[in-house]
Amino acid sequence: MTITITAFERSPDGGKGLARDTRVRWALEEVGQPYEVRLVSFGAMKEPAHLALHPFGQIPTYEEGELALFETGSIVFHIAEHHSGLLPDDANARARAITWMFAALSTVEPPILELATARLLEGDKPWSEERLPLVEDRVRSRLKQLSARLGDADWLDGAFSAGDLMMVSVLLRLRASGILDEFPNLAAYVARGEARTAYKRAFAAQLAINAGTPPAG
Ligand code: GTB
Repeated sequence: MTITITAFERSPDGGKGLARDTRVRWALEEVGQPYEVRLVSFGAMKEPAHLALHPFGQIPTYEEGELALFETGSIVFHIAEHHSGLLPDDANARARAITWMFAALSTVEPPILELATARLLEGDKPWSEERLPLVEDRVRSRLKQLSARLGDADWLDGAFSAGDLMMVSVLLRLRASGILDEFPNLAAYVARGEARTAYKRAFAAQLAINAGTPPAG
């Protein structure tokens, strides 16, 4: 059955791979599933046809036969559940990998999103200069905990899993801030994720759209 996802017609990041369709593309590449992409404009995202797929008028969405999903976490989980390569077979290891997916989305990502908001949307407010260091420190305190847990391991819990895919994707959003580099093991962890063939293919595919060049291979 054909899998179709949605992505920005033109991503505001110009192809840095930060929009969330990259996470879904990466998961599909990891499990070797071909997919099609329907590009949507900001206007089209708020039209009834797209709202029927995504109640909040966002990307990405995922369609496969009768099934339509939104929310990256749910989409990546669905892909990981239905194809081998992203979740361990052992039941306890599988539950732990799923736990890391939730941790990425609900514990690590919120302060990172708060920082993005503080910088991009609130940077011109009179109180911004005072608030920004507080927001940055909330990010640092989460990264310190994550860094301590990762230690010198390659991945969060044994072999690479959907938990790592989600955590690396979340951390990538921090790169421009320089904060990631304060934690060398996390910077190396992210680099390991980016070095995976599946990530490179996903990144190239979204870049091709946003830079207007066809992906290699
Ligand atoms: N919780 C949802 C999920 O995980 O799927 C959040 C989806 C979401 O935030 N989608 C964003 C969107 O559609 C795109 S990814 N926004 C349009 C809108 O809300 O109208 C977030 C994103 C956007 C841009 C950058 N960037 O330019 O760097 C990075 C991330």
